[in-house]
Amino acid sequence: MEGKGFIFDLDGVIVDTAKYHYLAWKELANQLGINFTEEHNELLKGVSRVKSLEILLGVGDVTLSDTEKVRYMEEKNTRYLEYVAKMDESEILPGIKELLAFLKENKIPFSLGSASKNARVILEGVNLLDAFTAIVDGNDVSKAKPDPEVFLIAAEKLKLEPKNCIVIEDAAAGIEAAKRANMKSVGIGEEEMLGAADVLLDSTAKLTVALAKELLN
Ligand code: B16
Ligand code: MG
Repeated sequence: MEGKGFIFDLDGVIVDTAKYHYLAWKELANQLGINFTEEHNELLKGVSRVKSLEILLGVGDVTLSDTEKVRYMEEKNTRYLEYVAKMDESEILPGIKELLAFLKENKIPFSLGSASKNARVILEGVNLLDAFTAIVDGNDVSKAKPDPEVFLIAAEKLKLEPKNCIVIEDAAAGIEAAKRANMKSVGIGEEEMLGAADVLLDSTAKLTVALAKELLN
């Protein structure tokens, strides 16, 4: 098992923050008179904040100046953080705590590899901030997924070769980023979206210690 490690996406893998992103974007959409649905929200998974706003504006065919975009993104983030502030350990997705405990016990390194600029505050809220060997988030990258940058920085921090890293992701952009980084990928979600993943699971509950051992061998 030596020389290998894991890189975890945050939203959709460690916790389900997509529901809070949706509520916060929805409030902004209402303000702008855009009919933003849960189906539209699927398009925002794994995508950066600025790209998310562009998708939302595209849905409503609304054009904003750069200054307005910055202001609306700040407003959305303030609302989002109000939801995040209420998070606790109970929001950690099934199987994750057990898997992280196994990795820790066996000294297998693992990093976060998230697009979110709020990753640290979320991890703190669910009491996992100190669990990770390394944290790479939206503040550390200049190129968003599907660019492999976030995962390559994580591999560097873990002192692992990319080919020895196993990425756990719920977004198509994340699976593509893992492929481009020459890493093994585990998709959490549906075949339709994540067909390119090396291993596909329909829930984090299937991310068992037994599977982790297989992936490490
Ligand atoms: P923030 P992940 C992503 O997190 C979310 O899936 C995506 O919906 C969000 O727009 C992005 O983070 C940026 O988040 O506004 O908090 O910086 O899945 O890469 O962990
Ligand atoms: Mg995600």
